[in-house]
Amino acid sequence: MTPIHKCIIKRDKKVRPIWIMRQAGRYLPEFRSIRKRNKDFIKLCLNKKEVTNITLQPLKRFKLDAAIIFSDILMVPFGLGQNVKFLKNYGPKLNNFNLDKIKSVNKREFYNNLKPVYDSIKNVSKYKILKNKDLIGFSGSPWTILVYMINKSSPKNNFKYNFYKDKSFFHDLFEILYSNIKIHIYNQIKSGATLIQLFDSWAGLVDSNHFEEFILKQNKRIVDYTKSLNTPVICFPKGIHDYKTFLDYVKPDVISIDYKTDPEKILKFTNIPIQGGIDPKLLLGGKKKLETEVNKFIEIFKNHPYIFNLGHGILPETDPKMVEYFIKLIKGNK
Ligand code: 1CP
Repeated sequence: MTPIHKCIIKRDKKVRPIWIMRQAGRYLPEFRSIRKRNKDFIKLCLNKKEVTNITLQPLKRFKLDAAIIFSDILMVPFGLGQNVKFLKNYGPKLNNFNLDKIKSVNKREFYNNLKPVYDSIKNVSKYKILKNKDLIGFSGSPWTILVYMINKSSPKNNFKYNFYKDKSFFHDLFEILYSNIKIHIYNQIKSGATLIQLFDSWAGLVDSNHFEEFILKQNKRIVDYTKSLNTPVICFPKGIHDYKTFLDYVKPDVISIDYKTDPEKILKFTNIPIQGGIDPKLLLGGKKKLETEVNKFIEIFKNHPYIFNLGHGILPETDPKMVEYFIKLIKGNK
């Protein structure tokens, strides 16, 4: 059994596994050099050879307990036929889409558009370096994908939407996303993903009147589906305040907390393994501060199953040496 599965299934408090959100990414010079040769990000995500290399890059450097397939949550809108581009110094840019048109995209078409993702997972899972480690597949949660689809760019600086006015449109889009995210998760698991993480990165944008409908219900049905495939599922509802309600309603196998959340507070209302929470900025410098924080987390979770991770993606300006130090603090020289 892999350390992460031990933590999840046996609730083993001693294993203290670790992986890092965005562990395959821009802070690694070897990623940047591949990226330089591949200007089109979506095409890169569909390139089996490069995806395999990038996914394995962090495992070659660090003692991590899992690989996460190099892909993106915006591959789902792409699979539905919405044009997605990643612009330098801007981020994702999506085209308008037509609801009837994406409704008519059938399962086979969606699958075919994303087949290279599944082929890459099959390929990565053959590597010996993954022995006794997990291969994490993932998806955006319906709400977070919907946000990008309708906002057509990152909601970081601008997101205004009338949830009341567009009720039936939202409902239809959620249904489309539900069926297609299921296909995406099913095929990742079938291809060798041993664990699924659901990124609800923009859960914090939803007001309390829509929290149940857009966050709780939508995550729950994807979690139920993933569990029915006998695969554990980690939820990352970034920016929410009411974790207790989320945990009671959605019942994920693991809850990943963001860096603004007090880990001690979450401990009080759950027995399930907790993941993450460490501020990615702590990896930008100051070894002493990082050590203090890691020790704090070790102490807090000494009687609770815990998966080390950050409270959001690792920042591109992080020095890989700090990642090495971070892992050493957790694992010693093991
Ligand atoms: O320019 C570059 O080189 C691309 C940077 C990059 C990378 C490395 C993007 C663009 N996506 C990724 C990979 C990625 N994205 C992974 C790979 C696996 C790993 O973790 O190592 C994963 C899991 C994601 C997931 C993802 N994409 C999320 C959820 C996690 C989070 O950060 O909240 C989100 C929101 C995205 C959208 C996205 N992809 C990329 C950008 C710049 C953005 C926009 C972020 C924003 O709106 O601010």
